[in-house]
Amino acid sequence: MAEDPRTWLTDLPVWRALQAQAAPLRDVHLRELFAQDPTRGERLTLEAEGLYCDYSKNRVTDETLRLLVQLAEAVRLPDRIVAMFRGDKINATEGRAVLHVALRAPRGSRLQVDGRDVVADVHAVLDRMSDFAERVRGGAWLGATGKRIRAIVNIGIGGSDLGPAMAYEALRAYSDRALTFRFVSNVDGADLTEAVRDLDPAETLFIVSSKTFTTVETMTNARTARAWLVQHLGEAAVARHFVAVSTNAVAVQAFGIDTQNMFGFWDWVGGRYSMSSAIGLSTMIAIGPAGYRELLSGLHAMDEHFRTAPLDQNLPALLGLLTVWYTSFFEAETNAILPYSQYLKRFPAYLQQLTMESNGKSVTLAGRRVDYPTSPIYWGEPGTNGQHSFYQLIHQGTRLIPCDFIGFAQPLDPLTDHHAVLLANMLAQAEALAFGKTAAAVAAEGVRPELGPHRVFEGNRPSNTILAERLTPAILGKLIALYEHSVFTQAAIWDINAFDQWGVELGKVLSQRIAPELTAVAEPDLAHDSSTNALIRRVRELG
Ligand code: G6Q
Repeated sequence: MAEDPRTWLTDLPVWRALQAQAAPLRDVHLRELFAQDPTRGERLTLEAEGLYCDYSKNRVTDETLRLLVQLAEAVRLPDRIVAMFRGDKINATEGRAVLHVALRAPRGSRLQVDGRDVVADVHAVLDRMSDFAERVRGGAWLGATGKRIRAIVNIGIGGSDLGPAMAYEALRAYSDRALTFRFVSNVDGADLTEAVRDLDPAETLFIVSSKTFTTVETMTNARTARAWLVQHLGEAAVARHFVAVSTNAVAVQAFGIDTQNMFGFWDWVGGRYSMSSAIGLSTMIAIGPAGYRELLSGLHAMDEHFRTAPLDQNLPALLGLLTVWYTSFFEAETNAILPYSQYLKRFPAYLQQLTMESNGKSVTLAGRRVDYPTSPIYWGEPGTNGQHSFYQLIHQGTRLIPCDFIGFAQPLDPLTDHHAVLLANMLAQAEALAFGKTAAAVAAEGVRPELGPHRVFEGNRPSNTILAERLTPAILGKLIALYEHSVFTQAAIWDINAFDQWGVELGKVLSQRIAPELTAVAEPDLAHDSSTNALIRRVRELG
């Protein structure tokens, strides 16, 4: 598939050098690294676009960092960045350009795809979205009975849900509190039922968000939502209560939504990279067009940082390289995302899709099976809740789990005394993970010797701490783009395509075969494996 098959990753001399580096470092404690260099905590930091990243609590030396940058050069990361920003069809298995960065390019800049200036197209849609969002927020867009819209329900799944749902929660403090937002994704009828049960149809606007407009879950939910509305307000009300976000105008029209009420995007926007396309319509209605443009400006600022900063000063590249370091050289299998902000409660879930759907691959761009691990498993919960749950394993379990702590110096709520406690916890956790508590310190506390081993914290658990002044739309944009480009960096090293998702397809196809077997009146002839056959029979019996 790739035009220029490159040297196999693990045969690169710099890879071997990293292996040689990693071996002795396994026995070096962060305590020693900090003792050797009292300036480490200030030196191993990087500030980019208002994000301060302390990466000093990583099990790296200056030489490791130098080699990681060399690795990025050896796999030609800079060329790959240029190719993405130029609109090359780097999503080779789908023959598509990958241009989420164009979604946040400033008005007037130019980027051609297949001879079309996509930035002009992007801004034309943004203008229509802004106009619509203002009308909903200002009460100029009314429901069919003349009532104002008070509730917005986004129906979508995967990339057409996680971004908007995460962004709404993250930016709730900036949202119009007179409006209620709900996000329906699961085909489980409970999701839609619970989302609309206390809503007045006359005040409800549905945004059906689907790039393809063929996704079974979304179409099923959208049809049911439409029936609910029609039942209460009649067929003619649909035009005032349904809008669509899609690339598929034909299917939107066939569903019964006027394409006047459709906001488009393009095949060069991947689902999990689409939250700054029209898929962000609910976000824009929530925080207003000006706030949304701030979000876009934050994304763009981090895009520009990634595109222009030298590799050793490039924050997304650094985060990506550190992830490669632990995944490939320390056999770390997971990466915890620990935001110390309740507003970021959906951020770990959002990142799960971004990272794992992108880099959960096992063949190279050229189609060869890799013999090295690719994406780690990303997971997490907001602090401090996680501390009273799974942090035990991070502190004293047998696995190495690199952590990203994310925090903000200023709160968005008025409870500043809470905020000091929150931040103290974040800093304390990173400190405890890195430095632990020695047997001598435990003994000095008078702990009985037989309890000593239980009370020792080995430490040497790595983490990054990402700190910003406060959570704003722009800062959220910067955080999102930071991880997007970290994923890009990882994919470049591992030589995989971060932009396809064939793994999602098989289950979709099989479910279409099983659905009629579950509901058939006559006993169906089942031709699955014996386990699936038996489960289908049991569901039929119990159903
Ligand atoms: C994302 C994936 C996937 C996609 C959903 C929804 O990168 O492609 O999560 O977003 O399957 O697809 P539609 O937007 O087409 O409904």
